[in-house]
Amino acid sequence: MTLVRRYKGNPILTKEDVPYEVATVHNAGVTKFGNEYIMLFRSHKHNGRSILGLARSKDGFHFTVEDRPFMEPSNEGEFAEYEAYGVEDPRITFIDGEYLITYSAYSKHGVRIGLAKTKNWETVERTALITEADYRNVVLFPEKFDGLYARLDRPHSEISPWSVWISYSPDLCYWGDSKLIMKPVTYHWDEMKIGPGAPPIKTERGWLNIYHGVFPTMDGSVYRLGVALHDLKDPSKIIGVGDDWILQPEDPWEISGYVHNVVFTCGAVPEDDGTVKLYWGAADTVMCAGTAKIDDLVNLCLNNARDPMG
Ligand code: BMA
Repeated sequence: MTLVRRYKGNPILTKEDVPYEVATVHNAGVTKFGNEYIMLFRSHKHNGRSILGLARSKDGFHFTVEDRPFMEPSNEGEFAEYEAYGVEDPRITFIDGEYLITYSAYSKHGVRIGLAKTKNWETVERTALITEADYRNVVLFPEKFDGLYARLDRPHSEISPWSVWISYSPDLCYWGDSKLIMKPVTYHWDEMKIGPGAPPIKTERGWLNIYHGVFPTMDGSVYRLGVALHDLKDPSKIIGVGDDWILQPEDPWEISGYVHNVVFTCGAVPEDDGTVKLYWGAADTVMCAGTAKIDDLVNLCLNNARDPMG
């Protein structure tokens, strides 16, 4: 069954739409701001390092890019030290009247996660580096649990490779109570790596987590998207993980590009009519969009589930 319907006008954003020189447009966080959609997208510069650009839209499909990048590697203090190789893969969560942006900060010390805030999408303030090295794909929940912020993230170590963890924080700076909650499954489409994708979406039946999974082939890795459902009150409890993927590389711009066979999400926007607009970077080169019924995605988690722990 086709759960995600691709937008007919894909790709919705490419490097040709960007008024400054970039090699790619991909892995964007997307949110609503008043009557606009905001897309914060990653671009490789011609030196191979990444920056974040901003685009605005009235309908969620036709985006206009701002004249200047929104975030480039910082040249101040600690952030300069840890962002020297670029800023990547932003996720946006609206909570307590502010938009929080989690992004990967690359440097000679590895990859870690930075947190930045904006209220107006004109100015942005970096507040903290919230992980040590070898973490990617941090998504924040848009609500607190027993007074604590919560995040899903993806540390990597040999003994627990590329799995999803949860952590909590009283202040968005110090994080703890960490727990492993979901692992890749052997000889399954997500057998090599999994990682949080879009920030979780609240539904009546649980928090919908749209994640990415990676399968190794003789022709390199294939990145696909899947869904998991977390308990509304205790998001460390996974109610179900859909056994089937919901999206795989199929269109020509998903199959070939800067990195072939990749669909990778950093953002999805739930709408009042029960649908979700899903955004993905295709082949690390262009941005695409599609729509799905939230109920269909939740049903997949509940009716055709795999074991969260593999
Ligand atoms: C991951 C990240 C993503 C990228 C994906 C496919 O490890 O680097 O930013 O989209 O690989 O290349």
